[in-house]
Order: sequence, then structure tokens, then C-alpha cells
Amino acid sequence: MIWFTEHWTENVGFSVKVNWAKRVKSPYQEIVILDTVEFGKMLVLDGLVQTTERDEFIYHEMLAHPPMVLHKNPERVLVIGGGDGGTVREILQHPSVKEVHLCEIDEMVIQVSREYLPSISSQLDNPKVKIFIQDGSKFLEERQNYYDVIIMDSSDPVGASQVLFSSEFYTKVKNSLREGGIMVAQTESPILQEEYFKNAYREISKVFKNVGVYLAYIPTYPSGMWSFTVASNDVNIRDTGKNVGRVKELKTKYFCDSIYNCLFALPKFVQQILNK
Ligand code: AG3
Repeated sequence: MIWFTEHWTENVGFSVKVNWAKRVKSPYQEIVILDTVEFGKMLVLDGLVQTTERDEFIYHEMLAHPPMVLHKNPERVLVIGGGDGGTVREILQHPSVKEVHLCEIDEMVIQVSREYLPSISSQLDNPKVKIFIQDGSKFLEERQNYYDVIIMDSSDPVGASQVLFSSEFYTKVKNSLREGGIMVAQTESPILQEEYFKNAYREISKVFKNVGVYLAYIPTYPSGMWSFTVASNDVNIRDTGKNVGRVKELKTKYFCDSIYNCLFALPKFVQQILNK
């Protein structure tokens, strides 16, 4: 038996027992698929766990559905990163959606996910989906004032993903949203990655008027406590009462109306981090 360990910090590791491993090197990163005993297939990029068959629903539901439900009628949606397809799959549950663009820099992540993670990548061939193999920043510059919802499904802010957490980048995101547009980003662990989390919140707040943070519990990510930051310039994202009826129509296992109703309820220490 092999064990795989992600080093969550210099002092903390998360280990899983593995039946077999496949490793490829793309021009951007090392891509590993692990067949784990407890979590099913696991996708790892440069040593960082991205998703597993067993708990992916939590992250993908919580990343996609809050901004989609907060928007009054999302038709055009963009995912930046997210080459495994899990976020795209959740977006397509919303009947108002006409097109989903996926902008992923690393084509090999998509290929590997299609081959080894069929339940996650299942909707990548949906006719509403268009895949662009491109740098997210350049892609946004070419599409101003277009999207209703933009979802940042990136890895940690190191290497290729680092630029995706800067206010320069969020300004491009803002310019690519049309009226009533909403963006969301995965913003790391408030416990084990406090600096990343605080930084992302600060950079997003420089660009958007209305910003809110919510959490989900994801066993395979550092500390298990994970944050998402949702933002808009012209939608009051705090008003989670308004479209709550749409939540019931979704097939979900984590996201539900009681979570949506108190989406922005945060533990005290997390509020304190944000107010610092
Ligand atoms: N993107 C967020 C992964 C961050 C995990 N970080 C870590 N393991 N240190 C996931 C992409 C799934 N579509």
C-alpha cells in the first residue's frame, strides 16, 4: 500500500491510503490521479488536492449555487479554472442558463478528468458548454460586459494561480460582468491559510461594493473549513430571501435552503480576521 500526503502547512499533513497512482506532467504542472481507499479517485495538482469523488459535491455545490441563486436570471456563466468540470455540472442545473464558458489554462487537466473522473466531468460535452484553453486574464480582456456570473475555480494562490487573486485581476472580472452580475471565488481556509484568505477578501473588496464570505466543510482541503467570497457591484448579495424558492429545484446533497438563508453566518474568529 502507498500513502499520499499533502503538506497542508510546514507542520501539518493530510494522508490517504492509495491503491494506485497515475502521474503526468503538463507544461503547467504535475497532474496526479490517485485511487484512494477512502475518497475514491482524487485529483492532485502540484501536490495540492483539488477534488475527490467522495466529497467533491460539497465544494462544487457551494461554489456554484450561491451566486447562481443570488442572480435574478443567470444566462451567461463563466468558470475560470475548474477543468475537472464539477462546477460546470452544477451550473447546468439552473434552467435559465443559456451558455457556460470554461476557461482553463491547462488542457491536460480536462483530458485527465474526462478519463478518470467521469462523474465530475460528465457535463463537459453538454451543448451549452464551450471550452477555451486560455489564460483567464487575457480571456476576460476580450469579453467586456458580457457575463451574469463569473466563478473562480482556482487552486491555491501559488504558481500559475497567484495572479487570479489580485485586485488587477478582479477588476477584469468586474469589467466582464454585465448589469446585475455576480462573481464568486474560492478563497482558501480561514484556519490554516489565514493570510491567503484575508488577502483574497481584501483584494476583492478593493474592486466590488458588496462582498460576502461564506463557508463549507470539505474534509480533503486544509483544515476542512473552506471559504468562498461572493461579490457584486449592483446586487445586494445579503438579500438571500429573494430567490430562495429556486433552491428547492436543485438536486443537491449539501446546499439547501437553510444554508442559503443564513449563508453569511460566520464564526466570530472569521469575522475578526475580515475586520482586521
Ligand atoms: N480548487 C480549489 C482547490 C484548493 C485546494 N487547496 C489545497 N488542497 N491546498 C478545486 C478545483 C475543483 N474543481
